Amino acid sequence: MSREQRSWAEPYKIKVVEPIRMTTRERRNKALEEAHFNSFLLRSEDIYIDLLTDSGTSAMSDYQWAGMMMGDEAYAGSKNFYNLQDKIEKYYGYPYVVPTHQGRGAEHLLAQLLIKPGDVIPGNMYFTTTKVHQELAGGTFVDVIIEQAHDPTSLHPFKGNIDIGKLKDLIYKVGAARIPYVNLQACVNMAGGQPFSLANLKELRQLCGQFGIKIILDATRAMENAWFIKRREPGQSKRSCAEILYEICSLTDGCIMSGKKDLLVNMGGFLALRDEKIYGKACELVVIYEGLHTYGGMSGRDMEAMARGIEEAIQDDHLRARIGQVQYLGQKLLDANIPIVEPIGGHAVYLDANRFLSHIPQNEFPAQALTCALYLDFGIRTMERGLVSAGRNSKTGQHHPSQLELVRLTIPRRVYTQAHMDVVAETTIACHHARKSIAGLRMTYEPDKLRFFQAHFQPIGSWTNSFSSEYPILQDPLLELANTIF
Ligand code: PM9
Repeated sequence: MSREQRSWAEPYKIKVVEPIRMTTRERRNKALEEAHFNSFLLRSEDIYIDLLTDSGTSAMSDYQWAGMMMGDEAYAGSKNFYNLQDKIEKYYGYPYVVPTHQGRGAEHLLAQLLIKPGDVIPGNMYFTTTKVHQELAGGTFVDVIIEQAHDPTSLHPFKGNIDIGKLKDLIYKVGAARIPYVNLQACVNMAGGQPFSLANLKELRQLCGQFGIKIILDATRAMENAWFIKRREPGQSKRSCAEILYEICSLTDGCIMSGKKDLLVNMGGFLALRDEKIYGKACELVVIYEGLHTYGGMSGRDMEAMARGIEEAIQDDHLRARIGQVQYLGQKLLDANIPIVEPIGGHAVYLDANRFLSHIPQNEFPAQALTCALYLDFGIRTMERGLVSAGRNSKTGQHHPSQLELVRLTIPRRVYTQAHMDVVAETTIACHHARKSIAGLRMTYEPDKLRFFQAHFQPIGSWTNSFSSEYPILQDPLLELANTIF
């Protein structure tokens, strides 16, 4: 049997552990109420298994921790910056790098550098922080992802692809001069962690080249995207993820990066570019908003951990196990007929709340309600990715429409075991059995921007107090025998 045919196992063993504990149902009820039924407002100590996000939640390796001790905290010209720059150039191919405190720091710089008021930025589905920065710079986001991405049941292998026809129509409609760049996100988050194909990117490159439009990669999960290309795209299986990643980047003009995902660190990001002039401008801006251009928003030790994270995260073994764990959970749920987004994504399994809770209308936030049920049931924290995340149109006052109403079970890298995945699957299945007792929510406080982070909700009726799923009582099979003996 070849290695590829064997089960995957984590390519590491565990050296340090962090205890987690299950709280009582009474405590969870109280905690959820105190958090206004928003999983972002829960305290971490009240969580049993935390699947809120894969952002900044990875476990670092001994090699990374050793690197933390090698931090050169000089204000200017830290050796860790040069190491990070070298690793980014080696694996991503971009020669100019500006470190930032996290991904949105890079999004901010990029938007301020390239977008003028009245511009239009096409992208393969919106991402919350990306879109806000585009709007703050005076731009408007336009979705040009393929239609299948909006359908949770479509089995298209590359649901992150750009619809080249839609993009062409947009260019003819608004004119290339109003399109500073196309924002190409890897493993599209709001679509369910769905990759784009190399073939699609090559077509995009050709079209953009014709009109002089830049392509900016959101490389946050580009390594995971490379893994899907290796597995699914004809002719790619013999290549390493490192080779594929390099080719992806070679077809783009720059990237923004949240290192908190692919790169196995708890903090940090960067903007990377090919154009020296734009880089010069970025250096002028970063000193205003983040820090000197050789540390941006990061300490020396954090840059070292990220440089080392790049080397570890691009290994095929790592990506196979990381995505293998997500697929394991997703397959368990599919086997139990739980409605999830298919194909199973790279960093998370997404529950389709529209089908899971088909009795709750979308304006009563079924996905948000389901995050509450999963928490109440077994202390599992998840994130809404539906109508609440989509936000409100400030001109019309209406919610931005969202065809997808999802709950994201996001798997941190190198943190949980297969046994944790089993518990998560059992909890989800238990909530599915009890779904009719879940009702909707009403929003009682709504921030203007990125409302999902801090919005408050109230249950409609008092379903959260009475919600309970059925558990089989686990008994030691020898108890009965022992009772007959004693
Ligand atoms: N993503 C996530 O949980 C963090 C908070 S939710 C807004 O998925 C992409 C594709 C992301 C992303 C963050 C950022 C911003 C940019 N692009 O969180 O600022 O998924 O490091 O990155 C989150 P930062």
